[in-house]
Amino acid sequence: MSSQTTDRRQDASASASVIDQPPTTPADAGALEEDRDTLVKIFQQMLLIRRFEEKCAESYSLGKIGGFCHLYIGQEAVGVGAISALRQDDYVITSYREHGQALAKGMSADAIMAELYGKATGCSKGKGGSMHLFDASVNFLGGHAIVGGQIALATGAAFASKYKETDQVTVCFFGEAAVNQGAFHESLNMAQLWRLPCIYLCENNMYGMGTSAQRAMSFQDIAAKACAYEMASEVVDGMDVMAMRQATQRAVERARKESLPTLLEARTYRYMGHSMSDPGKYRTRAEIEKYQERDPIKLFKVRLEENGMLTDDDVAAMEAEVREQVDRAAQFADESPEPAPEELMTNVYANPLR
Ligand SMILES: Cc1ncc(C[n+]2csc(CCOP(=O)(O)OP(=O)(O)O)c2C)c(N)n1
Repeated sequence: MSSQTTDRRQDASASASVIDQPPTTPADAGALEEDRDTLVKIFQQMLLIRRFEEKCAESYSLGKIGGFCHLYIGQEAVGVGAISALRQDDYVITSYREHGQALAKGMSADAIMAELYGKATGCSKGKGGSMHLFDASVNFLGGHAIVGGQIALATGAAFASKYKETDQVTVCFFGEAAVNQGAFHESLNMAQLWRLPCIYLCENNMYGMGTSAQRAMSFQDIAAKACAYEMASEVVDGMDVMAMRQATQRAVERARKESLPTLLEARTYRYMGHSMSDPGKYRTRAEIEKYQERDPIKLFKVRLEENGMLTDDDVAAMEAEVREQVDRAAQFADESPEPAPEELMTNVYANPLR
């Protein structure tokens, strides 16, 4: 166990609430060392995810999207920052709040929107809906509706890469409520024991549905829990896309070069309800506004502008491009056919009922 980890555990138990104190990257975080194309792409991806999900909210209220729909708005820096640190052939697996990560991993906006609309052209032929996006061609191993279920699957994917000696890394996203599941602890134990190239990335947005982590977890310093398995861990400012990218780069290096897992805890916040049907009465508007002041897109825009990488005109052009892409996706979904009735029994393991 590293002394840094031990100290954090002691600090955490001394304070009433560690989650009230999100780590914040200092305002003078310094010059951006990446090339402009990389930085602009990162900014554009966050913008695409935000506008895509705003369109989802609109389409949901128009009745075009059925079932559940969990939006990622506010958490864009986590998915985009982490995935930007990966190779294209690395794996990503996640929960039901996955539209943003799917877009960042390279899935087509058209196929995602059509899936949300339940259309035959969707990535899961319209049978999965919002919670079950999947695209093997970009190594996106899916959104999963069972809280914590994907953590065991990620461990298996990392085991497969190690067994096949492919040097691929798996990143597993999950919410803080999933940390209370047995699958989380069993997976971390095995991953460290077998030295698996897996990054367990907890998006601590402080609420599991309407229950705050303070009411559901006896000890809320999630990164510190890695010490139980002697696993490397880090707390990251989940509103800072570059902090997310750099922490993931460190974890990727550990995974690829030393075949070791890492637990990352991204302190973040979701602006919307748990799902589209959540009126959000368990928190105040003031709390939401406090986090909106550190909006990941706004923060990064200012940083890019201060470093001479972006002008208002660039942003306006990007906004127009992204809105057009989202509108096209919605039109594609609208105009796509419904799945044929015969599709009901394809790609299922059970025999049809007689
Ligand atoms: C095993 C299981 N238990 C309960 C649920 C119901 N449920 C759906 S989402 C959720 C909260 C999960 O919160 P968190 O893991 O923090 O993720 P977030 O929604 O904040 O992204 C619960 C309890 C479920 N889907 N699966």
